[in-house]
Amino acid sequence: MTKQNKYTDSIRKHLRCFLCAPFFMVLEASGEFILPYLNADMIDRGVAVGNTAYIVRNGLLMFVTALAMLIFGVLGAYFAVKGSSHLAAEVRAKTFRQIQKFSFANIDEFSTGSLITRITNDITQIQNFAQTLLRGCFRSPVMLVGAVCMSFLLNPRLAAVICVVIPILGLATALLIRTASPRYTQMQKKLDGLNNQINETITNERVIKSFVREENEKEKFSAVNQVLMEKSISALKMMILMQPVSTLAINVTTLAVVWIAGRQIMIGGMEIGTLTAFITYLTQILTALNFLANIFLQGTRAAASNRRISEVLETCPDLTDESAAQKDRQITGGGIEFQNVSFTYSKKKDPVLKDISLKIAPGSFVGLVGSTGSGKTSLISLIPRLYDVSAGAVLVDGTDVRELSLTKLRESVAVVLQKNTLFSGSIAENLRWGNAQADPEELRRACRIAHAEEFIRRFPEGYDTDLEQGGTNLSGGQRQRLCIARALLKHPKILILDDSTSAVDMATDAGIRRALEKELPGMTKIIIAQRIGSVIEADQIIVMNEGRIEDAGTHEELIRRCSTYQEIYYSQRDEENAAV
Ligand code: DCP
Ligand code: MG
Repeated sequence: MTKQNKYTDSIRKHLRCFLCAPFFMVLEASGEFILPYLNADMIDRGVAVGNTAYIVRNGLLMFVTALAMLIFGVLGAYFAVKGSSHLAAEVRAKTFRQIQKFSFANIDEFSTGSLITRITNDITQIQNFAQTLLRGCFRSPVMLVGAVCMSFLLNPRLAAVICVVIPILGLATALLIRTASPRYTQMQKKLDGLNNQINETITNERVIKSFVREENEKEKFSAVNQVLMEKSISALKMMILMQPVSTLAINVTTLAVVWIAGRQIMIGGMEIGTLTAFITYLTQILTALNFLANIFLQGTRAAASNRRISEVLETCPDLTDESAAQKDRQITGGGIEFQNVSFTYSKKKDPVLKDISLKIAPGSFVGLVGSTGSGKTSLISLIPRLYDVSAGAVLVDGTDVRELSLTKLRESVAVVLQKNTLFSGSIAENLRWGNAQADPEELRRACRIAHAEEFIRRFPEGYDTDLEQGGTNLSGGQRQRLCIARALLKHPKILILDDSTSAVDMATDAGIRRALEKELPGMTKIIIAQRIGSVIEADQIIVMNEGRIEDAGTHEELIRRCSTYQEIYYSQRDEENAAV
């Protein structure tokens, strides 16, 4: 994505707004320098000589001009708001679509908080700037040039004063902008930090409460909040300086003008009306300069935000199927092969999987055991390409997963992740994530296999029971069973359960496995379990240790020869016996 077409699409689409806004603003500005002229004329030729008809005529003209200015001003502002809002909405949508394409690794790189800031606050900065720009980009220069010309027309000697003020004010603005720019970038970064903190705290509110860590979180929050505040003050104080500096400039220049003009009027070289008009033009010149400076300052801020949005848009999703050679290939068997696979979460970290080679036959039942942190979740994440291997290859049905269409691959591989999530909505809606077209009978069948049917039926509203975000109004075991049912509705060729029955009692756990075997015999099943009992009947049990496969075989084989397996098995058996 190039920098240019990030905005050009929207601008082209809403060209009417982008042209009308400055057009009407320029029309409005033209009124600004007609008015003082009419006013001066009225004072000098009407008021000074008592010509009522002249006063009425000019008064009417001034009224009509003011009315036209009002209409043009409103129209200009309307188109500016409309254009900039459309622009922001479209860039936001584009950024959102891009984030959807991101791999886990991409998201980790930016952090969730930073992505939220970029898609909200940063785009709002662009929107504000676009609006200011649309309203002022022609209006201010037109006003500036117009007012300077008019003042020269009125009195060239007085106008010379202005030529002294403009460069001084310009220099001051340039200095302000240079100081403000890096401070804005810093401020946005601190906002990322704040959003990260908010994100983590709110998502994990339950854990925080159960460990009574509220005070701790509050302190962490105050710290990031304080830093953001300091950075904001440091950046925004530049904006604040702008106003008093230009007010001072207006006042000093007015004083100089009145002082020079006063002497001219006394010797009869100038009329009072001219002075009034001149001061009005002077105010206009400084207002226009002030507005231009504001455009520049906002532009500096928007430029910092623009860079941050570009970073997102220009990041190549590191996991795509754009160059996949066999996109049309359907997965029909469900065989899996790992060929010398190594994997690391980021280049800076040590590999978590080292030289894994493994074959899983279509339709087989594979158990995966190993101590915590041994790489089980990492291993199975490579099958639906949640991450890409660092070396070697993962093959499904004999084809490298990187050559398959991502959609087709993920449709055929259902994973119930260790950290599973349900969404707000009814149970049925959640289940239909697996298959939008599933009819009630299909939902019931999947729930029967996952042993979820019985508890759903006990809810007064059954499948229409509303879930809270994350499914927090269900028990852990109920949530796990719904997640299994949701995965089954995809009719996957490969089903991966990552510790998905840890919160389910042993009898139900065994029931689910039996149902899976009986109802879906052709489906490849990979079950990661802490309890050996959950995988004891598997065709193949893989024992992982520190990122390597220590051994693989049936329960009988492993109990004979694999020490790690024996250790886990006997310790669990002793525990069970002790519990009885
Ligand atoms: N790891 C990492 N970055 C991640 C996830 C994991 O660096 N985003 C590291 C932590 C572990 C190693 O990778 O040292 C293996 O983690 P796994 O999640 O694959 O381990 P398991 O699934 O085997 O552990 P558990 O049984 O606790 O689920
Ligand atoms: Mg795990």
